[in-house]
Amino acid sequence: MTEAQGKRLDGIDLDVAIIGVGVGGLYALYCMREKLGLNVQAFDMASGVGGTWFWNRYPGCRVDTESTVYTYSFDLDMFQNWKWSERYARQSEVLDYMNAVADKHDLKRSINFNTRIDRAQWDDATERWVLATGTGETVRARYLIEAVGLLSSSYAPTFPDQDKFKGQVLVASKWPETNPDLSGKRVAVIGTGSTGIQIITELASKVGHLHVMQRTPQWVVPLGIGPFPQEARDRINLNPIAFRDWALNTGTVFGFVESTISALAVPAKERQERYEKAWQKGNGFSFMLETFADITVSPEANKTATDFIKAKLEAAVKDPKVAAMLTPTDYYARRPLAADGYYEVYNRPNVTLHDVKANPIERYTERGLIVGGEEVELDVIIMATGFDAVTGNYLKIDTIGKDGANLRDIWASGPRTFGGMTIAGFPNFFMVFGPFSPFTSQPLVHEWQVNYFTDLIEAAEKTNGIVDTEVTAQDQWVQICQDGLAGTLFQVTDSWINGANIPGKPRTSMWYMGGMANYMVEMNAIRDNNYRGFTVG
Ligand code: NA7
Repeated sequence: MTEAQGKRLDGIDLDVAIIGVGVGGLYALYCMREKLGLNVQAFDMASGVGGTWFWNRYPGCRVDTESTVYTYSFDLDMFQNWKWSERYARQSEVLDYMNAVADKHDLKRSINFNTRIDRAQWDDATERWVLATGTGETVRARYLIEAVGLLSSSYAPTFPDQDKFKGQVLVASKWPETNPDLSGKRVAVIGTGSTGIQIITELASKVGHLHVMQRTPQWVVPLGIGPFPQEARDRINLNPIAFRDWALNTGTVFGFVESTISALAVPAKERQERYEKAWQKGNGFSFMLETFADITVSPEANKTATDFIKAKLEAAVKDPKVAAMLTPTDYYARRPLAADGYYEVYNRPNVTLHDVKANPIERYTERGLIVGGEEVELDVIIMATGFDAVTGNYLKIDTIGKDGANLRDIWASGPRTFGGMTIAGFPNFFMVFGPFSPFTSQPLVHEWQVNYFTDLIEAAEKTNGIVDTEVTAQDQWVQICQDGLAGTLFQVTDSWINGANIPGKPRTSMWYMGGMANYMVEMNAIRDNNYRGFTVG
């Protein structure tokens, strides 16, 4: 345990408290301490850094964004010299990288691990946030930064009689640090989102029998796993800042430039060739956004993409009944999925696909699960059932702003923020990649947002000001975001992107859909206009 980890918390008075030490929180800690010289302490429930990469240790877990852009850029030496071994880094490698960043900058001495923050209340009299930890200690801070993660609040539904089951139930996003040995076992995976398909492709050849419990089939393209490309390394090393700025000036910051061509504007042969090229290259976001501009907005364009994937699926899966079960009936407008050899898994004799929409999971038994009235005998059940995305972790903390305003009330029918970073009536409160942030890959955008509010805090420090947000500015931002999602097929396709995956959650926009390049233009204009929409009073 470091000195800080052992530090008594009760009653401490900080300049800045940070909740969460994943990608965003670690960088916020660096900026507040090293750039602004403030007295800062971060808190995390985990026993180490990494956020989502700390918890998601499930078999097959890896980033499906190119490692070239799944990185910090602030430490130029590490940006240029960290040797990613693969084009898509495995979870263990991302975690090693984050530990290396934290160690190099001696960040861990300012982190209290194994510490949950249950409540945060703004105290107008002292102009402090008052935080309560899970063990009843009180921490005070002038600024509060929440970097609590977009996909970190686990969702694992329960089924009746779980206590009767003699086997093991594992939640993918809370995977044990010691990897359980699943060889030879009868394993069920519930869920076929990004997590489920990674587990399924990794485990199929390693377990005795794999039962895939699929409720809604999804469109899946190859990922294109391979070594880290030397040409990308050369390009980064030639001019890392230019590379970083190039990536930030795309729409979604996935390391490619989004297409501006309609899928309907090119001859059918050319369209097929483009899809084939994207299929061979791999990467879900690239297949959806680099091929054509209107797959996510036009039902007709969308169908050209799904027709292509369907043909690949039917060619890959030998049993036509299984192929039909794997074929989605809705738009290709969820978060795009990619895994190498996913469809081929279903040709294996030790893999059984269950349609749990037609034949629901009813309950546990001692030996397994009752699915559609029949018992499936199992040793291990893996829940890959997703997250209460975007808003989930913010709402777990009892957060009270000015005049007793409770965040849970204010967000009851959907989140409200300004620029994805602040909330009106919650002074000196900042989020990293909060609701209504741009719909992009994350690390470079986290950095950009943290830099943005670091400058704002620096300006406030000069005048002893308190940073708040104007309600009208926030309303306008929310409206822009709602209008942005309304024009897309993401809005009409059930998924975590719009909150439809959590029973009872308001179905609403939670993103700025205008792209990172436009987001930077909008936020920079606000900054250059004397931080219009923010108040520094
Ligand atoms: P997702 O993409 O939300 O997928 C969750 C899966 O779990 C999905 O197939 C769900 O089916 C399924 N699910 C959820 N509840 C149930 C129940 N009760 N019964 C059966 N199946 C169920 O989460 P992931 O963790 O895979 O990915 C989330 C993001 O994390 C990912 O996009 C990356 O950005 C990182 P449904 O489709 O709702 O019918």
